[in-house]
Amino acid sequence: MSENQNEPREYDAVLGGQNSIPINAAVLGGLPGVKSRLASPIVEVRIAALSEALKYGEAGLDLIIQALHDESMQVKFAVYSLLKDRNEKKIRRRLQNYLAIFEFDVITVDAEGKENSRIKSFAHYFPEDLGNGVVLEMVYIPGGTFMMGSPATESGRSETESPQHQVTVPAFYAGKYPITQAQYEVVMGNNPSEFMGEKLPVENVSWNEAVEFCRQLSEKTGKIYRLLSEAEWEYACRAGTTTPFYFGETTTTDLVNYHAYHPYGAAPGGLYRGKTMDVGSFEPNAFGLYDMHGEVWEWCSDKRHHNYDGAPTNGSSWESETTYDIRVLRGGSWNYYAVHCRAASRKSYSAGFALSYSNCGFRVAVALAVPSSLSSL
Ligand SMILES: [Ca+2]
Repeated sequence: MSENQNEPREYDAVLGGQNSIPINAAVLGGLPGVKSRLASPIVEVRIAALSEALKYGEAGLDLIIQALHDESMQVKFAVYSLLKDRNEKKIRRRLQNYLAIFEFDVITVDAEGKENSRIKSFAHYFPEDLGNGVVLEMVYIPGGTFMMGSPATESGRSETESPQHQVTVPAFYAGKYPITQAQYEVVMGNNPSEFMGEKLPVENVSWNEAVEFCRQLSEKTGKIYRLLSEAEWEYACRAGTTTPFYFGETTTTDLVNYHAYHPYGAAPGGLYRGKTMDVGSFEPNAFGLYDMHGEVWEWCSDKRHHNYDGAPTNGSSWESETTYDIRVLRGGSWNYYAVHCRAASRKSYSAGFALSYSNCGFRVAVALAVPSSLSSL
């Protein structure tokens, strides 16, 4: 979502003046012109028409609100951007009914880990009711292309993070947090964690148990829940950033639950908590995902590979070319050094290993039927 979607001229920029649509635009002005452009098959044209509609008072506003029914998430987001600061009851209600949104701050830090920027952002999510008052929030992750792995210049990196390679990830939904103990218990009927608390992430789960959780959750909801692939995980963690952490060149214990005696880069040491924390205790990334760095390692679906030679480039899980059932974990945990909590950091364990170190949990993904036009959102 670019800032300039509020500018009517984006429409010209997107089409580069080479398309026949601008001629139509010139011919058909006023509200009828806006209506006709809102019916265009081209997402960018519909988005540009939304900003134009703002000029036409109540009638234009009605058109904008109607666009909340648009099949494209990108168009819905554009509607949200246009209306999010308006307080009329009618608008608030319609926004909430048609596009569930949560707002949050996205922060970055300087080389010493001090906050140097903070902006408001928002993301779309849907709540999955698990029963007993327990809800799982699934956040929309727009599709995109990114460089997976770490550059050779990144301090503390491992060869397993090589070679850096381009991966295109289709849109999907990811859990806002790692699976909590309340969520695990309501689905599985047990809780293997060492640190006890409803809002704490579940830990001491093997890959096999995490996959069984997904199977039972799918049965319960009728949707196909699964673990994230490694590519999806790293893409979702980076959220458009290329630095070791989504906060920037480093992080601190004000932002991530990790082993504070071993900070990264020029960051100071801090408070070592020695345990897991309630999920969502720290600031999320630009996609609205919490606790990707630190807290608990998160099982991914992929088998372990020594490095990325031959890795898939379409965001799918890498299942081939190894016979051992060893699966990947990402993101580091409360008792690991900051270097292991980097976006590119990888670790693996045997799938059946019932872990007893209280530092391995997981996050779930679900792919919903979304129009292919969203894949480039
Ligand atoms: Ca994590």
